[in-house]
Amino acid sequence: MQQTFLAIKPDGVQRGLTGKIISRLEEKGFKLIGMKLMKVTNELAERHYGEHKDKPFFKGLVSFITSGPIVAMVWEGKNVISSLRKIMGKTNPLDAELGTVRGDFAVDIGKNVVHGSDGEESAKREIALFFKEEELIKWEQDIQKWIYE
Ligand code: IDP
Ligand code: MG
Repeated sequence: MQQTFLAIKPDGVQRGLTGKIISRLEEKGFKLIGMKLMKVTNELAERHYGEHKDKPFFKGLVSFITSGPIVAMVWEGKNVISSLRKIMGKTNPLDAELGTVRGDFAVDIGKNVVHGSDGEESAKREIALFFKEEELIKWEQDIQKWIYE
């Protein structure tokens, strides 16, 4: 089973969207194995968004992600990395389909509510950046036999 890192960004937490977004992932059939409400430090933000450090929006992105609490999560499931990217929708909410989180809940690219890892390598890197091994819970979800064939 794959694992991925998902975060509700400060705008999503401030707007009270945390529960709705978690519900979508639970209803889809994925398993939550780690979760915490946290303030992101500058250092963590700069490491997390390291791939964007030369982009013009980098400074604003770091100051935004550190501006209030986020909800950091790890989700597990079959093809969960690409599936969550689909559920999130395109980076720019204008291009995100209705029915996706960004398509339904966001307007501007800089306030697009959620972050999700974009591949296996970034998922591993981001999970390790935000969670200690012991913060990830191994548990059996009884309904999985009704989700997976
Ligand atoms: P992603 O979040 O869909 O993976 P990335 O390209 O990795 O998108 O960009 C990270 C975040 O940086 C985006 O979610 C968005 O909030 C912000 N961002 C990306 N491009 C721009 C831009 O052109 N202007 C302002 N913010 C941007
Ligand atoms: Mg990205």
